[in-house]
Order: sequence, then C-alpha cells, then structure tokens
Amino acid sequence: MVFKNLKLSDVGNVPVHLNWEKYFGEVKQQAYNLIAKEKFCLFLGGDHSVSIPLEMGFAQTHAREKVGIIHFDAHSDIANEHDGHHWSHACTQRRALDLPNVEPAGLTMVGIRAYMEDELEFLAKYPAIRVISAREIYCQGLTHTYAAISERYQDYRSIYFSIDIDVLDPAFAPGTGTPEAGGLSTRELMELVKEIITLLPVEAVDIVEVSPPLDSANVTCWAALKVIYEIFGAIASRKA
Ligand SMILES: [Mn+2]
Repeated sequence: MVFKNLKLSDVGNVPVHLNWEKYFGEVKQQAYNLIAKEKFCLFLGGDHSVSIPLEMGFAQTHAREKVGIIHFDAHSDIANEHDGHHWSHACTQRRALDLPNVEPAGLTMVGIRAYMEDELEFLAKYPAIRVISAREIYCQGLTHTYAAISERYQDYRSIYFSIDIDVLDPAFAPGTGTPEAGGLSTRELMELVKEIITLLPVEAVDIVEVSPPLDSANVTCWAALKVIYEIFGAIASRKA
C-alpha cells in the first residue's frame, strides 16, 4: 500500500465568517500554526481568495527565507483589485507579491489562458514572473513544462503550490466558477503534480474552486480527488 508510511489527519474546517478580515485572519493563523509544525499541508477550497491568507501564513512561517509560489490556474489572478476589493480571487498572487519574502522571480504561473487588461500590463512590467501558458504546455509538452518550472527553484527550500481546478479544461472540470476552454487534461495535471511534489521542496498545497453545485456527474470532484491521491503518492515516494 503506497500510503502505508504516511500518517494523515483531517484537522477540519475553518468556519466561514462573512467578515473577511476576521475570516482571513483566522485562516492565516491556523495555516501558520499547522505549517510551523513542519507537516506537509493540503488545504481544500473554496474560492481562490482563500489562498491569500494561506500564502500569508506560509510566508510568515518561513520569514527568514524567500519562498516560491507555483500557481496552476486558467487565470493569472494578478489584478490589484477586482469587484471593488483587494482580497478577491482575481488578486491572489498580487497579494502574494506584497509579502516581504515573495519575489517576482519566485512566482510561476502554469496553464494560464485568460487575462484582464491590467494583469497584462502588470506582467509586462514584471517579466521575472514566469507565465507558462496553456498554449506553451500544449505546444512544448510536459517535459519542457516541468523543466521550465524546476529550473526556477534550484535555490529555494520552501514552495507553496496553489492549484485552481480551472487549470483543467472544462471537459475535465466543469464544476467551477470561471471555466475557460483550452486547458489541461486531468492526466497532464496528474503528471505535473507528481513531478513537482516528488522533486521540488513543496511544503503546502491548496486545491481550490471545486464547486459541487456547478458540477456534472461529480466529474470535477473525482478529478480533484485523483489529484489529491497523486499528491499523497508523491509525498509517500519522497519518504520511501
Ligand atoms: Mn482561476
């Protein structure tokens, strides 16, 4: 049994609170407490904005070193503001760059295929942010994609990996809030997740934007579950 060397525990949910400051503060604190125990953490969402406090907690736990962020998504989520606030799901990685130990060269976006105008302007201004578009993956393949990701993290010891399920094509993950055609297959996502988690110092992962009410025949939930198995399998092989 591949998981026999793993001890898994479900520590439950952070109760949702409609006061964002209160809720994000609670998520950040609980993430910090868990990551500080040096356990591998998997967080499940939810709106992608939840990655903002999760990444804050992660960066704070590693305050004396730079941390890397790998962002799998159809969207770059690099807007400064969306729908009138700074803590939107469209601002996730822009808020990450506000953190003192996250630098543009440590941020890698994978599977991107939709942008807002101000996001394109921001990305043009910070070319150190590497965007590996869905098209680049399609044209150049998985080996190229993994190599392009891994070469950026040779001098990193701690990476946070955020997986928006909409990185998948809607054929594989219809149950999500902002689907975009032209995405990865579940197989491609599994391969990249397996390599990244086995070989790079990823210490925390989130899988977000899975929405059962929008799903068809639980396809998206099954895809996310398969990715979770792939993550645990990769962790088990690290220890083997
Ligand atoms: Mn997205």
